[in-house]
Amino acid sequence: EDGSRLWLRYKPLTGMQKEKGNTFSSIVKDERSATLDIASGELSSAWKELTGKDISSATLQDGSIVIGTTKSKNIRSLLTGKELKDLTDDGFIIRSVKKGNRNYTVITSAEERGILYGVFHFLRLVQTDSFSDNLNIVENPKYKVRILNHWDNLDRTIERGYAGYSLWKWDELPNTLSPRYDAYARANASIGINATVLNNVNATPEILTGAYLAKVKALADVFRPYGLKVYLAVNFSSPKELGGLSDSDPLNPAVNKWWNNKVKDIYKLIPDFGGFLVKANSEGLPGPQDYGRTHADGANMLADALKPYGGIVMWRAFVYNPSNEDRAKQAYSEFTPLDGQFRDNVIIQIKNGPVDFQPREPFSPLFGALRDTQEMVEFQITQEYLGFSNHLVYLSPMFKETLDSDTYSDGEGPTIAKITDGTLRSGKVTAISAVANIGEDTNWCGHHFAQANWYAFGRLAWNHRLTSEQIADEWIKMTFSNNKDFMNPVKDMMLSSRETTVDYMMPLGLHHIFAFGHHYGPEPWGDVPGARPDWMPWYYHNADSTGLGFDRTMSGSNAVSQYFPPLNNIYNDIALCPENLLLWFHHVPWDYRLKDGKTLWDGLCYKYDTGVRQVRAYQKLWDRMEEYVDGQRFREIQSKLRVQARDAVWWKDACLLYFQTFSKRPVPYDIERPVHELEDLKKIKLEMKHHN
Ligand code: BDP
Repeated sequence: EDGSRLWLRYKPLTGMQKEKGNTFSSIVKDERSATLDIASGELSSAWKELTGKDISSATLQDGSIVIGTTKSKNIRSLLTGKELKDLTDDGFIIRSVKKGNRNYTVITSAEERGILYGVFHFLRLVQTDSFSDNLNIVENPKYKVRILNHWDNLDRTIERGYAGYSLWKWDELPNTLSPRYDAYARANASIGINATVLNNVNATPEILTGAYLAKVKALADVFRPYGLKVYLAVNFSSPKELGGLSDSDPLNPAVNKWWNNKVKDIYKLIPDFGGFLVKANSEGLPGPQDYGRTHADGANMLADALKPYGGIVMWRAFVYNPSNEDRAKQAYSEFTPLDGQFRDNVIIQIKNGPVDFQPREPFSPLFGALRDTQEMVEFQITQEYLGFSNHLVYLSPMFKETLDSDTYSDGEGPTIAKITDGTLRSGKVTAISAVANIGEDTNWCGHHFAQANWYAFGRLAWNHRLTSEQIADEWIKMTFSNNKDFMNPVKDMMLSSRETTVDYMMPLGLHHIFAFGHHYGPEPWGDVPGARPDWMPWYYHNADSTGLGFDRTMSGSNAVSQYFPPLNNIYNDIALCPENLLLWFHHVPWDYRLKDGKTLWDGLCYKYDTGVRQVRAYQKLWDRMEEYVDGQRFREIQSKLRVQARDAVWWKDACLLYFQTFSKRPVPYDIERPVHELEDLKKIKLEMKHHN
């Protein structure tokens, strides 16, 4: 197996499961549409593989699976109107219904795509040993828009992409349609993802030319029956660059007109187009501030153009400039004064942390602080700062850490999940996004285990109450095996992997000490002459003879003040600050005593060592799994783990040897000694594309 089938492998059922599977007899629908055809096609082909049985006949009989919208006659005859009222948006019902002496399984939704979600959910139950003939399930998604952000360029390279070139073959489009477009849309439908931004946030105006829009339309047409809506990232200067206008000032009527016309053209081609994602006045990209206007002016102009068609603007809050203000504070400083000024079809897209997708950050203080503005989280599935597609890192615990964070915006309780999913703040739009890790590689994500992160994002976007363990459980059973002797150890490995990576990369709140540009290996010593200080590791770690860490307390940058009480006080007080964020908020003396009594220096050494030992344990664990996994995937994962183990040692040695030049203290004698020379590590130059 090469991993191309993802979690949709439909391995033959055995024993009791197979018997149960055989009680299903046919698939019945009384409506016609491309989406329903996909739903019934998926069911019948899955059933063939699962049980060997053909259930494609459409006769209503004992054991039928009846699918349809809430308007379908069949559905109406099997469920009452009251039961159907529980459904919202793309939600679905799966229910076992007895009528006379016949048993049916009903799968219904108000929306066609909801039926697809219901079918995939049902198949998930079958694949994970959790189905029966007594099902009673109502599921409604927590977010309306569950969206992937592709950072794909038009030349098919992918910014921070580690799974090959882009799936979108722009040069062949619109005429040639790769079969992977369908496969991609199907995989997303299987986990409830209903939206996708096709191109990089560092957008070129070219995407809005007629030629490219025709290509975008071709993709949108493929994705539509799978319930997947297309969005585009746009460059704020497009009116000037593409339309030949003298500027792109959002208050210039000619600019408004240009956007209105462009949007009209897009909707002519793609009537269900989703809207725009915008990175503006960020990392050198153009934006409304170029004309003395605000983010609100810029976002509202686009929102007004999209409004008549129901489109939305996802305006990013990832902004920072090389200034004297702590980078971690800047998005909050720029956006909070604009609260309440955005149109109701604008949503502010905020990275989970205040800096940039680090292995661990506190949550962005913008969550909760914007009270009259819709907010959404942006996660990063692609592992820009987590070992690319080489390291096994299961990201669900990291996503959950953010979503479950209590912002205390109104006393105890307003978690980021509750703020963004509409539970606590009413808004028209609710959304959640993540930067995709998908590319042209046969196994889609570069690392077989990286598929789990795509999967987990979809599942959490649907229901953020699921635990990381439940999600891992489902994924392992479907992707590999439901044998307990495989399941349990592999699940433990996945669940601990994020913390392990934090340990060997950046424990105790360290952040951004990556090599300049590619963000793969360690470079705490990094210093590129003339480069922006806020792109240099020393800006973040502040190592000196007294200690380590960024002082963001009231006597430092005062970033703590951006959090609601009691968090501001907790983060400000070195004794109360959670230890996993210690060096994020404090410059800590080398001899400071951690909670377990170790000094900071010793504690740091043990953390790095723990990280390394854990990866070694993963290697051993995986080798024991050989009998449960096909040869190809076993070997590929084995060799990735080898790379991860080497990298973990590299991280440990680089960071400890470098920080030791400041701490002047010995590495505790009971841990593994460094095997590298610091000077050799400094010479490592990876052949990788250099961005910031
Ligand atoms: C950073 C990446 C950079 C992106 C930027 C962004 O290093 O490539 O363009 O974020 O999110 O993480 O805009």
